[in-house]
Amino acid sequence: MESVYMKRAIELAKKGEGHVSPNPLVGAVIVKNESIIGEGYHGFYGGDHAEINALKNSTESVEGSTMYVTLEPCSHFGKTPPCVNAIVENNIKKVVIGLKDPNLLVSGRGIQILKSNGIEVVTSVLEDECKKLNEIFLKYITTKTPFVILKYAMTLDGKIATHIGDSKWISNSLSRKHVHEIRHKLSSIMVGIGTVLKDNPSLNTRLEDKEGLDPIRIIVDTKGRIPLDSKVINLKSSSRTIVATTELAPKDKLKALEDKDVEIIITPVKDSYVDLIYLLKSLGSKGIDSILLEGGSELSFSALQENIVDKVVAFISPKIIGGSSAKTPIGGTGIEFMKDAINLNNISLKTFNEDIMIEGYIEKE
Ligand code: AOF
Ligand code: ZN
Repeated sequence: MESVYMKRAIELAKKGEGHVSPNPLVGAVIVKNESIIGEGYHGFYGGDHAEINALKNSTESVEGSTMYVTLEPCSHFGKTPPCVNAIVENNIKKVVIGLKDPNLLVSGRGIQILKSNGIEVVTSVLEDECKKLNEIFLKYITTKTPFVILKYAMTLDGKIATHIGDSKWISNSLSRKHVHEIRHKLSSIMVGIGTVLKDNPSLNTRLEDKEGLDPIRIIVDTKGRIPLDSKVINLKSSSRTIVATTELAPKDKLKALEDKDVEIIITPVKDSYVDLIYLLKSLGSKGIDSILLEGGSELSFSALQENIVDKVVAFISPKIIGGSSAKTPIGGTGIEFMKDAINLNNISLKTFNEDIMIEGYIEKE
């Protein structure tokens, strides 16, 4: 039964997706006499933690009950008082935890306090699922740099556009809807200037059934070539646009962008481009915990080469278009020898009608 209640807690945690960044997704379930008497989740950044919401929502006295929670309860005074205090004060008998909190403010202290108050603690229940639930939080809290997902859609013959550059659409509408779900979950979306010049995308979230939060838009534009009338700059949105550039951009262009409320990040020039590692650190220091990298192929290769990508989400559509000069998802100079190929692990497959989606994690040394 332990895993059944933890599964429910994970399900609840997901309700906070897109609203809690850069804090974790957390769900909690309170069980007494083999039935659920309270449920809660972390619903928005700065709001009550999952454990507190589960206590508040309980339909009967929680004394002597068991709490199932996806992440170790906190022991620090942050935006809210420590959850371990509330658990102790409410006479909860047992706490079942999915994952120990890597946050140095907590990291084992929550468990220790519960135990020293005579509460039985069980850890690592559905730990892998709880890690996956919080893959963004785990990377961000330990490195202070964002979790990066590289996403692309290609034809069966490995192209992202025809030889004359037409790309609408490669993946089907169901796959594209899934991409909007990913955009909603992540705090930012990044593209290279080539994509802005070619497609003039909006880079916002469009979901029919729920209000999608727009991610922060980041344009990597080494020489400041972005047109002042591009959609990413002029669009009405709940979030801001950042242009990452270098000293190679004209000063008056940067001033004009700032006048349009665009935030500018200037990085050193690295191999004639924006220094991506510097950029990632700078974005992390601004509280950006995740990036969806949506192309183009040049920026995608640079990102892989600089080893800033954590996860790849690739859609393959059963269409064939040919053309030796038609672009492929990853451009740049490429790798010379197969032994140096970038490997993915923990691969999973999903289908969206006739499209196949492959997800995997970049193998890090
Ligand atoms: C959450 N939601 O349900 C739990 C969290 O900034 P604060 O004060 O809200 O504290 C955030 C930290 O609290 C977070 O990094 C994690 O270590 C711990 N637990 N956080 O946002 C929750 N249970
Ligand atoms: Zn807490």
